[in-house]
Amino acid sequence: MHRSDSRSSGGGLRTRRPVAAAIIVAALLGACGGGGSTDEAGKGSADSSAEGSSTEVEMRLIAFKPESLKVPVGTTVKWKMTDAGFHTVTSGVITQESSGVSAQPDGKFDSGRIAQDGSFEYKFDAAGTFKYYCDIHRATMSGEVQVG
Ligand SMILES: [Cu+2]
Repeated sequence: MHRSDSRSSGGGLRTRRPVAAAIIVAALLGACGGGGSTDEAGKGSADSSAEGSSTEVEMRLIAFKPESLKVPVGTTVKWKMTDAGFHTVTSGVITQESSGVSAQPDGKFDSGRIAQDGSFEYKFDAAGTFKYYCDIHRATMSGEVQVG
């Protein structure tokens, strides 16, 4: 008995086709149901050259470069991590006293620990001067973004 040619592919296709159609219909219905939110978010940061441009700050050699940045309202600032180890982008101020360095976060933004090749983005929607620091290297790493 050698019926090796019994992989009846024709019949297989026939049973598969309705399933494929059902999947396509489901996908179309899903798209209409408002599942496109990730697409819209991507658009907002990519091609909104009119209102929200973007600028980068590097975290390199335990410093923010540039330390001071001036941007128009609506700009998204992206901090790019190039050091080994960790840095944070934490809004607030560092005060140096005789007793040492203390941090006063203001809660506007806080990246948490960012590892090498990571990044953090924040969109500045209001005018003002926004100071920030690295919570790991408080004594040496701080910067500011002037918006307006
Ligand atoms: Cu740091």
